[in-house]
Amino acid sequence: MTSPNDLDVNVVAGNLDASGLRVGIVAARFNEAIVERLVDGAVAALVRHGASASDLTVAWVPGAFEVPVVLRRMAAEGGYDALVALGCVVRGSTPHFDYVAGGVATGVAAVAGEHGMPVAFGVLTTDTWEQAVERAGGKLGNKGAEAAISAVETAQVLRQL
Ligand code: INI
Repeated sequence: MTSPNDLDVNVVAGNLDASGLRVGIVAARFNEAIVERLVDGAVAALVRHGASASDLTVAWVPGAFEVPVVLRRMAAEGGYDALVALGCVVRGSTPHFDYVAGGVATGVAAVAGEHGMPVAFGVLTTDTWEQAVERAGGKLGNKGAEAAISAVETAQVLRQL
């Protein structure tokens, strides 16, 4: 049988080189102790992959629900190669979680679709505070850093198309 590896397909794969990339980060202050770690992780990862600190912008908003409107403005300005949404929504015991988590996820996807640019989703949606800690530099890594690097890789794919 012919392996797909033997076929002469065009492959586009993004590298993780962030040098020269202008990245906008929108961070929600709600659950700030967690989100600060996500922001630190994202900035450190971008710089580690070659980005200049002066090419990075961090905008703070009150809560995750407000993240998409600022992403949309950044996308419309056109001065960014990639955007990153950071926040932390902890379930608690009210239906508010579903509205906030659903709203930010839908909003982030809408901005990416409207503007055809990478908008990485680094908003933690967890049942407990402990689960958030684990994902903000704890034993499950730093989802802010992972989101930032996903944005870089996607921006590089778009550059190559
Ligand atoms: N915002 C968050 O970022 N995380 C949460 O866990 C959260 N909870 O649980 O309510 C939250 N609520 C605030 C919301 O994002 C808006 O700021 C608020 O509703 C005003 O629009």
